[in-house]
Amino acid sequence: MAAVSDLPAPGILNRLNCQPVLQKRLAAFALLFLTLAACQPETGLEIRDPWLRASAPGQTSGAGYLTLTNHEQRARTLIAVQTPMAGSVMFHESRESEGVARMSHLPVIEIGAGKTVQLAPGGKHLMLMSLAGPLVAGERYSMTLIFKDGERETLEFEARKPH
Ligand SMILES: [Cu+2]
Repeated sequence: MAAVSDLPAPGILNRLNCQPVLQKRLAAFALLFLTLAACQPETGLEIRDPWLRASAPGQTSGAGYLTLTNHEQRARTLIAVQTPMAGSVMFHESRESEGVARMSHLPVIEIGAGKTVQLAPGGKHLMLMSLAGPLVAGERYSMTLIFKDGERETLEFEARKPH
């Protein structure tokens, strides 16, 4: 028969009971942090595959493409792009109407919360006006994306021959 002194005191019993709960909470916290860490590349604005169309001889304008994925809860608006390679950069959208390809000017590129906007040949693109020189295949060119909220993102666009 166990003596009374062998039984844990009520306070200790409580603490023993609490421990697994606390550990579970800590585990949950650790899991949360791990999840956040694992999600890190998936937060903010994800920019994939930035590239420029390599210039054909004599071309004075160029086109740039990229894919923007907004992992945020708010819309992001690309308002301007700057590069030493061009006098100015405009947002254009190519459309075919009655068999004729036309480009229309877009004031901004908006990326809604959770949305992906793809700038690709035949659709939306960056139009580089007054090129400082030809865009050479294999070369990388620095371009700065400027957003409505004041954020700037400078990244390298590789010039490629479209296939
Ligand atoms: Cu254009």
